[in-house]
Amino acid sequence: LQHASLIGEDNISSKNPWFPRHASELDDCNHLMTKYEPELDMNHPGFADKVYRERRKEIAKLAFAYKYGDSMPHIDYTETENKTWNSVFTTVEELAPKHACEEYRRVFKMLQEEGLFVPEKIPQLEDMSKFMQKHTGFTLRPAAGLLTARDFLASLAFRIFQSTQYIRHINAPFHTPEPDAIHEILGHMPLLADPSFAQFSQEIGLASLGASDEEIEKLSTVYWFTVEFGLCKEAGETKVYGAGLLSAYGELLHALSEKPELRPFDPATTAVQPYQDQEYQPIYYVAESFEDMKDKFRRWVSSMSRPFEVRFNPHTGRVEVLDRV
Ligand code: NLE
Ligand code: FE2
Repeated sequence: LQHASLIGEDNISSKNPWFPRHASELDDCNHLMTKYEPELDMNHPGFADKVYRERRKEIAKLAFAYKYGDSMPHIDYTETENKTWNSVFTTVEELAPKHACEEYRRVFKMLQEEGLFVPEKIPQLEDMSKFMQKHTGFTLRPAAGLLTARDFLASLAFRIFQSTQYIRHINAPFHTPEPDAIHEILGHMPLLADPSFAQFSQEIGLASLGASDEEIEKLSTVYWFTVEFGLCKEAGETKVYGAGLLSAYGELLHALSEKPELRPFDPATTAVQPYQDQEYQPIYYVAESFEDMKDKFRRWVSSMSRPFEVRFNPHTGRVEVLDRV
Protein backbone atom coordinates (compact mmCIF):
# COMPACT_ATOMS: atom_id res chain seq x y z
CA LEU A 1 0.00 0.00 0.00
CA GLN A 2 1.27 3.43 -0.84
CA HIS A 3 1.21 6.20 1.76
CA ALA A 4 1.64 9.15 -0.55
CA SER A 5 0.30 12.58 0.27
CA LEU A 6 -1.25 14.99 -2.18
CA ILE A 7 0.76 18.12 -2.93
CA GLY A 8 -1.44 21.21 -3.26
CA GLU A 9 -1.51 23.42 -6.33
CA ASP A 10 -0.20 26.56 -4.65
CA ASN A 11 3.46 26.58 -3.54
CA ILE A 12 5.04 26.03 -6.93
CA SER A 13 8.59 24.72 -6.35
CA SER A 14 11.06 22.25 -7.85
CA LYS A 15 9.21 19.54 -6.06
CA ASN A 16 5.99 21.01 -7.34
CA PRO A 17 6.72 22.71 -10.69
CA TRP A 18 4.11 24.41 -12.89
CA PHE A 19 2.43 22.31 -15.50
CA PRO A 20 -1.21 22.15 -16.57
CA ARG A 21 -3.38 20.48 -13.93
CA HIS A 22 -6.57 20.75 -15.95
CA ALA A 23 -7.37 20.74 -19.67
CA SER A 24 -8.41 24.42 -19.50
CA GLU A 25 -4.78 25.31 -18.71
CA LEU A 26 -3.75 23.97 -22.11
CA ASP A 27 -4.81 27.44 -23.31
CA ASP A 28 -1.32 28.41 -22.09
CA CYS A 29 0.47 25.51 -23.78
CA ASN A 30 0.52 26.48 -27.44
CA HIS A 31 4.16 27.24 -28.05
CA LEU A 32 5.07 26.68 -31.69
CA MET A 33 8.29 25.46 -33.23
CA THR A 34 9.31 27.36 -36.34
CA LYS A 35 10.17 24.52 -38.64
CA TYR A 36 9.01 23.52 -42.11
CA GLU A 37 6.80 26.59 -42.45
CA PRO A 38 5.84 27.57 -45.99
CA GLU A 39 6.73 31.21 -45.17
CA LEU A 40 10.26 30.41 -44.03
CA ASP A 41 11.39 27.22 -45.71
CA MET A 42 12.47 27.54 -49.34
CA ASN A 43 12.08 23.79 -49.84
CA HIS A 44 8.44 23.81 -48.72
CA PRO A 45 6.22 23.06 -51.74
CA GLY A 46 4.04 26.03 -50.72
CA PHE A 47 6.92 28.52 -50.46
CA ALA A 48 6.24 30.11 -53.85
CA ASP A 49 2.46 29.73 -53.70
CA LYS A 50 0.89 32.88 -52.33
CA VAL A 51 -2.65 31.49 -52.24
CA TYR A 52 -1.46 28.49 -50.24
CA ARG A 53 0.42 30.66 -47.74
CA GLU A 54 -2.62 32.89 -47.21
CA ARG A 55 -4.77 29.83 -46.62
CA ARG A 56 -2.34 28.54 -44.01
CA LYS A 57 -2.46 31.88 -42.19
CA GLU A 58 -6.25 31.94 -42.23
CA ILE A 59 -6.46 28.47 -40.66
CA ALA A 60 -3.68 29.22 -38.15
CA LYS A 61 -5.65 32.26 -36.97
CA LEU A 62 -8.58 30.05 -35.98
CA ALA A 63 -6.27 27.88 -33.89
CA PHE A 64 -4.76 30.90 -32.12
CA ALA A 65 -8.23 32.17 -31.23
CA TYR A 66 -9.36 28.84 -29.78
CA LYS A 67 -10.11 28.60 -26.06
CA TYR A 68 -10.87 25.57 -23.91
CA GLY A 69 -14.53 24.57 -24.27
CA ASP A 70 -14.96 25.93 -27.80
CA SER A 71 -16.00 23.48 -30.46
CA MET A 72 -13.46 22.76 -33.19
CA PRO A 73 -13.43 25.37 -35.98
CA HIS A 74 -15.40 24.35 -39.06
CA ILE A 75 -13.39 24.59 -42.29
CA ASP A 76 -14.93 24.71 -45.72
CA TYR A 77 -12.22 22.81 -47.52
CA THR A 78 -11.57 23.81 -51.12
CA GLU A 79 -11.79 21.53 -54.11
CA THR A 80 -7.99 21.35 -54.25
CA GLU A 81 -7.74 20.39 -50.58
CA ASN A 82 -10.37 17.68 -50.96
CA LYS A 83 -8.51 16.40 -54.01
CA THR A 84 -5.30 16.09 -51.99
CA TRP A 85 -7.20 14.19 -49.30
CA ASN A 86 -8.73 11.94 -51.94
CA SER A 87 -5.39 10.81 -53.33
CA VAL A 88 -3.91 10.06 -49.89
CA PHE A 89 -7.10 8.46 -48.58
CA THR A 90 -7.49 6.05 -51.49
CA THR A 91 -3.90 4.77 -51.17
CA VAL A 92 -4.32 4.19 -47.43
CA GLU A 93 -7.66 2.48 -48.02
CA GLU A 94 -5.88 0.14 -50.40
CA LEU A 95 -2.80 -0.58 -48.27
CA ALA A 96 -4.31 -0.72 -44.77
CA PRO A 97 -6.02 -4.13 -45.08
CA LYS A 98 -2.67 -5.78 -45.77
CA HIS A 99 -0.21 -3.67 -43.79
CA ALA A 100 -1.93 -1.82 -40.92
CA CYS A 101 -2.31 -3.35 -37.46
CA GLU A 102 -5.58 -4.95 -36.49
CA GLU A 103 -6.65 -2.10 -34.16
CA TYR A 104 -6.27 0.43 -36.96
CA ARG A 105 -8.19 -1.70 -39.44
CA ARG A 106 -11.04 -2.15 -36.98
CA VAL A 107 -11.54 1.57 -36.31
CA PHE A 108 -10.98 2.50 -39.96
CA LYS A 109 -13.94 0.32 -40.86
CA MET A 110 -16.12 1.95 -38.18
CA LEU A 111 -15.20 5.39 -39.55
CA GLN A 112 -16.21 4.27 -43.02
CA GLU A 113 -19.49 2.88 -41.72
CA GLU A 114 -20.25 6.16 -39.96
CA GLY A 115 -19.66 8.02 -43.22
CA LEU A 116 -16.73 10.01 -41.77
CA PHE A 117 -14.09 8.31 -43.91
CA VAL A 118 -15.05 8.86 -47.54
CA PRO A 119 -12.68 9.65 -50.43
CA GLU A 120 -14.49 12.80 -51.57
CA LYS A 121 -14.46 14.91 -48.44
CA ILE A 122 -12.06 15.78 -45.60
CA PRO A 123 -13.76 14.96 -42.28
CA GLN A 124 -14.39 17.89 -39.94
CA LEU A 125 -12.30 17.80 -36.76
CA GLU A 126 -15.40 18.40 -34.65
CA ASP A 127 -16.92 15.17 -35.98
CA MET A 128 -13.66 13.27 -35.47
CA SER A 129 -13.43 14.60 -31.91
CA LYS A 130 -16.95 13.40 -31.11
CA PHE A 131 -16.20 10.00 -32.60
CA MET A 132 -13.06 9.52 -30.50
CA GLN A 133 -14.74 10.83 -27.38
CA LYS A 134 -17.38 8.15 -27.68
CA HIS A 135 -14.78 5.38 -27.79
CA THR A 136 -11.92 6.47 -25.52
CA GLY A 137 -12.68 9.94 -24.19
CA PHE A 138 -9.99 11.48 -26.42
CA THR A 139 -10.91 14.90 -27.85
CA LEU A 140 -9.17 17.45 -30.05
CA ARG A 141 -7.79 20.95 -29.79
CA PRO A 142 -6.70 22.89 -32.86
CA ALA A 143 -2.95 23.57 -33.21
CA ALA A 144 -1.59 26.25 -35.53
CA GLY A 145 1.47 24.18 -36.42
CA LEU A 146 4.20 22.04 -34.91
CA LEU A 147 4.16 22.53 -31.12
CA THR A 148 7.05 22.19 -28.69
CA ALA A 149 7.35 18.64 -27.37
CA ARG A 150 6.55 19.74 -23.82
CA ASP A 151 3.27 21.42 -24.79
CA PHE A 152 2.25 18.69 -27.19
CA LEU A 153 2.88 15.85 -24.74
CA ALA A 154 1.17 17.65 -21.83
CA SER A 155 -2.17 17.64 -23.62
CA LEU A 156 -2.05 13.85 -23.97
CA ALA A 157 -2.20 13.58 -20.17
CA PHE A 158 -5.79 14.90 -20.43
CA ARG A 159 -6.63 12.70 -23.40
CA ILE A 160 -6.50 15.71 -25.64
CA PHE A 161 -4.79 15.59 -29.00
CA GLN A 162 -3.57 18.85 -30.52
CA SER A 163 -4.33 18.64 -34.20
CA THR A 164 -3.38 20.81 -37.14
CA GLN A 165 -6.20 21.68 -39.51
CA TYR A 166 -4.51 22.87 -42.71
CA ILE A 167 -3.85 20.54 -45.64
CA ARG A 168 -0.50 19.70 -47.24
CA HIS A 169 0.32 21.22 -50.64
CA ILE A 170 -1.29 19.52 -53.64
CA ASN A 171 2.13 19.14 -55.32
CA ALA A 172 3.45 16.80 -52.61
CA PRO A 173 0.52 14.69 -51.42
CA PHE A 174 2.36 11.49 -50.50
CA HIS A 175 4.95 12.72 -48.07
CA THR A 176 5.37 15.84 -45.95
CA PRO A 177 7.86 16.33 -43.12
CA GLU A 178 5.37 18.52 -41.20
CA PRO A 179 2.09 17.39 -39.70
CA ASP A 180 -1.13 18.38 -41.48
CA ALA A 181 -4.80 17.45 -41.02
CA ILE A 182 -4.48 14.47 -43.37
CA HIS A 183 -1.70 13.05 -41.22
CA GLU A 184 -3.66 13.69 -38.01
CA ILE A 185 -6.97 12.29 -39.30
CA LEU A 186 -5.73 9.26 -41.21
CA GLY A 187 -2.64 8.54 -39.14
CA HIS A 188 -3.47 9.38 -35.53
CA MET A 189 -7.19 9.51 -34.97
CA PRO A 190 -8.21 5.89 -35.69
CA LEU A 191 -5.79 4.60 -33.04
CA LEU A 192 -6.73 7.29 -30.54
CA ALA A 193 -10.18 5.70 -30.68
CA ASP A 194 -8.68 2.33 -29.65
CA PRO A 195 -8.78 1.86 -25.83
CA SER A 196 -5.37 0.22 -25.41
CA PHE A 197 -3.57 2.68 -27.63
CA ALA A 198 -5.38 5.65 -26.06
CA GLN A 199 -4.13 4.49 -22.67
CA PHE A 200 -0.54 4.32 -23.92
CA SER A 201 -0.82 7.84 -25.36
CA GLN A 202 -2.16 9.24 -22.10
CA GLU A 203 0.64 7.57 -20.14
CA ILE A 204 3.30 9.23 -22.28
CA GLY A 205 1.54 12.52 -21.54
CA LEU A 206 1.39 11.91 -17.79
CA ALA A 207 5.08 10.96 -17.74
CA SER A 208 5.94 14.29 -19.37
CA LEU A 209 4.33 16.54 -16.75
CA GLY A 210 7.04 18.31 -14.78
CA ALA A 211 9.77 16.23 -16.43
CA SER A 212 13.24 17.72 -17.01
CA ASP A 213 14.18 18.98 -20.49
CA GLU A 214 16.35 15.93 -20.99
CA GLU A 215 13.50 13.60 -20.10
CA ILE A 216 11.11 15.46 -22.40
CA GLU A 217 13.60 14.83 -25.20
CA LYS A 218 13.62 11.11 -24.35
CA LEU A 219 9.84 10.91 -24.14
CA SER A 220 9.39 12.66 -27.46
CA THR A 221 11.92 10.24 -29.00
CA VAL A 222 9.89 7.31 -27.66
CA TYR A 223 6.77 9.00 -29.06
CA TRP A 224 8.52 9.38 -32.41
CA PHE A 225 9.48 5.71 -32.70
CA THR A 226 6.12 4.42 -31.45
CA VAL A 227 3.12 6.67 -32.08
CA GLU A 228 4.66 8.25 -35.20
CA PHE A 229 6.74 5.50 -36.78
CA GLY A 230 6.07 2.29 -34.85
CA LEU A 231 5.77 -1.21 -36.25
CA CYS A 232 4.31 -4.19 -34.40
CA LYS A 233 4.00 -7.92 -34.68
CA GLU A 234 0.76 -9.64 -35.54
CA ALA A 235 0.50 -13.41 -36.06
CA GLY A 236 4.11 -13.68 -37.17
CA GLU A 237 3.94 -10.72 -39.54
CA THR A 238 5.18 -7.15 -39.20
CA LYS A 239 2.47 -4.50 -39.37
CA VAL A 240 2.37 -0.74 -39.21
CA TYR A 241 0.75 1.35 -36.47
CA GLY A 242 2.78 4.59 -36.64
CA ALA A 243 0.78 7.62 -37.82
CA GLY A 244 3.62 8.97 -39.97
CA LEU A 245 3.56 5.72 -41.95
CA LEU A 246 -0.20 5.42 -42.19
CA SER A 247 -0.50 8.89 -43.74
CA ALA A 248 2.37 8.50 -46.22
CA TYR A 249 2.27 5.42 -48.39
CA GLY A 250 5.81 5.81 -49.79
CA GLU A 251 7.29 5.52 -46.33
CA LEU A 252 4.84 2.78 -45.32
CA LEU A 253 6.17 0.57 -48.13
CA HIS A 254 9.74 1.60 -47.31
CA ALA A 255 9.27 0.60 -43.65
CA LEU A 256 8.09 -2.87 -44.64
CA SER A 257 10.76 -3.37 -47.32
CA GLU A 258 14.24 -4.85 -46.88
CA LYS A 259 15.85 -1.41 -46.70
CA PRO A 260 15.48 -0.13 -43.12
CA GLU A 261 16.86 -1.72 -39.99
CA LEU A 262 14.21 -3.14 -37.61
CA ARG A 263 14.92 -3.35 -33.88
CA PRO A 264 12.82 -4.62 -31.00
CA PHE A 265 11.13 -1.82 -29.01
CA ASP A 266 12.98 -1.21 -25.76
CA PRO A 267 12.24 2.18 -24.14
CA ALA A 268 15.68 2.73 -22.57
CA THR A 269 17.56 2.37 -25.87
CA THR A 270 14.80 3.69 -28.13
CA ALA A 271 14.67 6.90 -26.06
CA VAL A 272 18.27 7.83 -26.92
CA GLN A 273 18.29 6.86 -30.60
CA PRO A 274 18.91 10.03 -32.67
CA TYR A 275 16.45 10.61 -35.51
CA GLN A 276 15.76 13.07 -38.32
CA ASP A 277 12.38 14.20 -39.55
CA GLN A 278 13.24 15.26 -43.11
CA GLU A 279 13.49 11.92 -44.93
CA TYR A 280 12.29 8.34 -44.52
CA GLN A 281 13.57 6.72 -41.31
CA PRO A 282 16.54 4.32 -41.57
CA ILE A 283 15.57 2.56 -38.30
CA TYR A 284 12.19 1.41 -36.99
CA TYR A 285 11.27 -0.22 -33.68
CA VAL A 286 8.94 -3.21 -33.54
CA ALA A 287 6.61 -3.79 -30.57
CA GLU A 288 5.39 -7.26 -29.60
CA SER A 289 1.91 -5.79 -28.94
CA PHE A 290 0.39 -2.63 -27.45
CA GLU A 291 0.11 -4.36 -24.07
CA ASP A 292 3.77 -5.40 -24.08
CA MET A 293 4.79 -1.91 -25.18
CA LYS A 294 2.86 -0.41 -22.26
CA ASP A 295 4.42 -2.82 -19.74
CA LYS A 296 7.92 -1.96 -20.90
CA PHE A 297 7.13 1.74 -21.01
CA ARG A 298 5.73 1.76 -17.46
CA ARG A 299 8.76 0.00 -16.06
CA TRP A 300 11.05 2.49 -17.77
CA VAL A 301 9.03 5.54 -16.65
CA SER A 302 9.22 4.44 -13.02
CA SER A 303 12.99 4.96 -13.23
CA MET A 304 12.59 8.65 -14.13
CA SER A 305 13.97 11.30 -11.82
CA ARG A 306 10.74 13.14 -10.92
CA PRO A 307 10.52 13.55 -7.14
CA PHE A 308 6.72 13.19 -7.32
CA GLU A 309 4.10 11.10 -9.03
CA VAL A 310 1.08 12.22 -10.98
CA ARG A 311 -2.28 10.66 -11.54
CA PHE A 312 -5.27 11.71 -13.58
CA ASN A 313 -8.55 11.91 -11.71
CA PRO A 314 -11.21 11.11 -14.30
CA HIS A 315 -14.02 12.46 -12.08
CA THR A 316 -12.61 15.97 -11.88
CA GLY A 317 -10.48 15.91 -15.03
CA ARG A 318 -7.57 17.11 -12.90
CA VAL A 319 -4.03 15.86 -12.61
CA GLU A 320 -3.09 15.28 -8.96
CA VAL A 321 0.48 15.42 -7.74
CA LEU A 322 1.61 12.95 -5.11
CA ASP A 323 4.69 13.04 -2.94
CA ARG A 324 6.89 10.11 -3.89
CA VAL A 325 7.47 7.70 -1.00
N1 NLE B 1 5.43 12.08 -43.22
C1 NLE B 1 4.09 12.14 -42.72
C2 NLE B 1 3.11 12.34 -43.88
O1 NLE B 1 3.52 12.64 -44.98
O2 NLE B 1 1.91 12.21 -43.68
C3 NLE B 1 3.91 13.24 -41.70
C4 NLE B 1 4.80 13.06 -40.50
C5 NLE B 1 4.59 14.11 -39.41
C6 NLE B 1 5.48 13.85 -38.25
FE1 FE2 C 1 1.99 13.06 -35.85
